[in-house]
Amino acid sequence: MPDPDTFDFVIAANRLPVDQTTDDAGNVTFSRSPGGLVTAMESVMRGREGAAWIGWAGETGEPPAPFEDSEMYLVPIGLSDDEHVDYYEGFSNDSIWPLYHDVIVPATFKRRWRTAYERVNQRFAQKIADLAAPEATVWVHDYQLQLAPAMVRELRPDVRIGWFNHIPFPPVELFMQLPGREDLLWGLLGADFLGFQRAADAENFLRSCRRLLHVHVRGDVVQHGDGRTTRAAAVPISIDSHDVYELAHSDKVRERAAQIRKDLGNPQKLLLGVDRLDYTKGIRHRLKAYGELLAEKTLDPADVTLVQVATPSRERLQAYRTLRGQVEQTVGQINGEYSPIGSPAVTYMHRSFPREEMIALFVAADVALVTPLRDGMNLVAKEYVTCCADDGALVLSEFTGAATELARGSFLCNPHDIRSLKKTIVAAIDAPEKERRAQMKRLRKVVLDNDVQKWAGSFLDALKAAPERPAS
Ligand code: ADQ
Repeated sequence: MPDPDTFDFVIAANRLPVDQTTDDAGNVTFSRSPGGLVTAMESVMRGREGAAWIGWAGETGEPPAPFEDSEMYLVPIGLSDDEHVDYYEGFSNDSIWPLYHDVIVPATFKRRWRTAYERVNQRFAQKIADLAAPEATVWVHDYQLQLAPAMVRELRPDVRIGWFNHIPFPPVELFMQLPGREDLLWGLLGADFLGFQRAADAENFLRSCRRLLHVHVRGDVVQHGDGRTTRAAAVPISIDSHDVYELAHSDKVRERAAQIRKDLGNPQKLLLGVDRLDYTKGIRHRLKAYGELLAEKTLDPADVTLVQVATPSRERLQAYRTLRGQVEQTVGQINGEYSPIGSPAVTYMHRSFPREEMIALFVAADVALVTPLRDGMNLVAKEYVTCCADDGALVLSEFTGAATELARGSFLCNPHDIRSLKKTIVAAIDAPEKERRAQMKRLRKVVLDNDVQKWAGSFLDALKAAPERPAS
């Protein structure tokens, strides 16, 4: 790939798609970074000409030089140890993250964190301004970079700026708690187009602008005093569904899926949960419901088993360490009380897996439990319906973005209500095969018709056309 000085298409996200690790001997290796943003954007970016991805490479200190990986030109941004603590772990993940996810755990606010957040956003903005070709398209991602759009606008008024929020945008009554809330809204209003997972998120944002900035909002467009405009609308993210479907139907993955079932003692029903180990994902509620179903003998551990994959996440934050302890204790309790010899009631795995292994798990599972307390979208729901057997079943929380598209055809539940959760799990297990097949057919069609390329195309069309709606 050539190494031009500037790029027509620049994306900026907190993380690069690969993480750098340096061992004690100084050897540098790169591995894929976890999470939904990378899963989605990697397939959009790969092989795109004249494009650069700006982000943190996963180690503090001096950033490595720009490099190429998987046909992508990657430009690392440096973070000091303090900035990692204050900007990333602090303001991004201990203030904004809980606040934007309905304060499932309390948000913490520290002035030092906000200063670092501003400083790092300015660093991203400067790098974007340096790398963007004249009139380039700039696509900023997610909650860690909400000030960057206005900063880029200041430095480079010629470029087109879009921002996409991978997580929910909260109701104004919650958003108002955030220190510096007006600055944050002005930061976002530096963009021409703001994409959200759900229409409700875009509406929450527009309501916050009206209420806190007193700006004029017409339909889904914010009118700035200076004649500029920003449009905010829903563009629900998706997965590379055709690729995933093909992989799921390959002999290798099918064989692996059969082997997984065999290793689990060929259960009549294999239930599956796959999540980052995050309090938003509802893992504790899910385990509680499952444990009670075993205790009441509604489910028999000789017939039913649960595989829970919990990817390590944000392990330096106390709330995440506490959650890990609680989840592991509950798994131990359930297994101690209910597992027959040689086949655990819960198989718990706290590590990352290669893509093919994840897909084999989706193929193997009879029922997926996607029960977050709040989730921007949840790609696991879309991955499961793309991969699973034709008679699979999806238990889906109403509090995911995915529920907007996948409500019809899934077993919807309110995960805060353990009784509702238990009833829905049992309904999914017991549903007649014909019903499950019809539902899965519908769900799969939705995800195959709306893949990640279509999402990226819709976002970029909306960005180009803003403040108008794109044709079609
Ligand atoms: P996340 O909160 O990270 O994403 P999600 O959408 O479920 O959540 O995506 C997780 C991705 O990681 C999936 O592709 C999944 O298969 C993969 N994964 C999970 N565990 C894994 C493991 N152990 N090994 C390997 N891969 C694993 C954020 C928002 C979401 C939003 C996405 C995309 O919180 O709401 O859907 O961004 O916008």
